[in-house]
Amino acid sequence: MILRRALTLHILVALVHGGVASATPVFNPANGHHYELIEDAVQWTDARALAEARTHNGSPGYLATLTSFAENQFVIDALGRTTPGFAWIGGSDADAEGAWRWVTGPEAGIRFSQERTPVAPFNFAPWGVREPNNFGAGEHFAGVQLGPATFDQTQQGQWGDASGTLNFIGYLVEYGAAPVGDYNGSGQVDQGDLDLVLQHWGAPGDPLPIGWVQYVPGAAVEQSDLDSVLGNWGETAVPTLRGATSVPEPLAGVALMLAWYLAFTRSVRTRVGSARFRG
Ligand SMILES: [Ca+2]
Ligand SMILES: [Ca+2]
Ligand SMILES: [Ca+2]
Repeated sequence: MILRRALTLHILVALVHGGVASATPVFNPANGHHYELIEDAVQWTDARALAEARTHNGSPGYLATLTSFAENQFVIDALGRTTPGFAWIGGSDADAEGAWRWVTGPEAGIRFSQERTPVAPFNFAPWGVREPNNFGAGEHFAGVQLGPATFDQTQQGQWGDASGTLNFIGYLVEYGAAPVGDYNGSGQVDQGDLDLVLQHWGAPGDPLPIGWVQYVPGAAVEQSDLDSVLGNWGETAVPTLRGATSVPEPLAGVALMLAWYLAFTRSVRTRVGSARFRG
């Protein structure tokens, strides 16, 4: 009985903490991702955990990573509010003051801003005029201003930094439906991705379109990337079409031979120890 009561309480807490979600996650056809605003006034660390506990169409959520003007604007257009206020996103400079990185989602670990200056590869960080100001005892977490008016000198769509103990109006969750291996961002793993992997073989992964690429930052384009393309051949970012995962038979044969050839030549190069072939 005690256990049952405890369980009921647990479920109630979970329900309360679920917050108020936007009606349904909105779909961004430009990248195949879904977004939703959870109006639950929580601290950033809790928001991060709650976002990662959510799923949509089988895709795990994460605090949104707004890596381009287009993505930021889509969120404002789709989830903007009638009153000003900030929602948490996945940016933080908690590890090193002023070095702002995405710490959630596929872009986790990639720096996007130094102080208030956007840096490559995204070159996008629309801070409010006074932000990030690391106010008071320090502010290490980013939020986007969703309201129409200027709030704390930050306009709609602009970002501010805030303390981890501050409760924002809620948090923005992103669900990335892009399958691993969709390196050119077409929404499907196919010939275009295979071509990209072969063109960049051995080179640093960074020239590939980041945001879609699920590689370890700084790593070379290599066997694991080829495996992703072959393993997810035919996978598409559009959830209703997901499941078409099998590799067409003739292609599978060619692809496997190619994979074997590349692995073989690489092992030869490794054995020869010629550093000039390495990326
Ligand atoms: Ca994103
Ligand atoms: Ca800071
Ligand atoms: Ca601030």
